[in-house]
Amino acid sequence: MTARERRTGTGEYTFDDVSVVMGTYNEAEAIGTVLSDIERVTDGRAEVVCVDGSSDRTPEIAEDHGARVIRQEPQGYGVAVRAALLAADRPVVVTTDCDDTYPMEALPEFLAEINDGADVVSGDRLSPGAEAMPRFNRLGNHLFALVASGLLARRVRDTTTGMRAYRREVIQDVEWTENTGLSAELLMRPVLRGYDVRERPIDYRERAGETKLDPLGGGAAIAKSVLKVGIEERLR
Ligand SMILES: Nc1nc2c(ncn2[C@@H]2O[C@H](COP(=O)(O)OP(=O)(O)O)[C@@H](O)[C@H]2O)c(=O)[nH]1
Ligand SMILES: [Mg+2]
Repeated sequence: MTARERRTGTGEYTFDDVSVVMGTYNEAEAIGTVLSDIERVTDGRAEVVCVDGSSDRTPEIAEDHGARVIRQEPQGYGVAVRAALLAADRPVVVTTDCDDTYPMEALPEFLAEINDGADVVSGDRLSPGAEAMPRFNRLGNHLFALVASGLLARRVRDTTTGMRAYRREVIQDVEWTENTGLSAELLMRPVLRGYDVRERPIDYRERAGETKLDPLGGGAAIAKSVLKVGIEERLR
């Protein structure tokens, strides 16, 4: 019997087994709301890890909410999120953005899917419509999903979502190489390695504060990652 089975009596993970991780870069306007939502939904039981590159009060606000804050120079989305994923030490790791776009209310459903046997649960913003997403980003995301679906030989809907739950083994067993394209990589490599990857629709809200991603340059970097990762995994 594992420690988890002894603790819960059922073998199921609870929020005591969950780390919620995020990159945070000048999100003082939004981070308090995001962290309060996580506290409320998980009864204050999930661990929160922020990898922070801010010059505003974001890290102080995070620490006031009890988050573990790791400071590093801003080097892009993927560098921060990978560091946060690897710093988490609980068996279930959830990523989110700290711009208040993702519904923390979906955390219980994500955990339930993991307990049902999923290795990765991916929040799909596009199937519900994603009206809050800028039109250009929405179009780009549909295109990334189409190309990724071809490479994966399986229909995927949202390759660039920031909200997912992972079994920690998945994070540890794969070498992650992408920066802006990390989110697509975190979906594609597990699919092509035979992990149980499930997309679940989530509502996506309008961002508080300014985007840290340049739509054109970022879009090109993501397209490159989708192709590179798809081809690399196919040749493995
Ligand atoms: N630490 C750190 N966080 C970053 C960096 N770039 C983006 N982020 C964070 O990563 C998340 C995603 O960025 P965001 O601007 O929301 O991208 P969008 O969702 O495509 O608009 C947000 O929580 C950002 O604060 C960075 O260079 N360093
Ligand atoms: Mg965002």
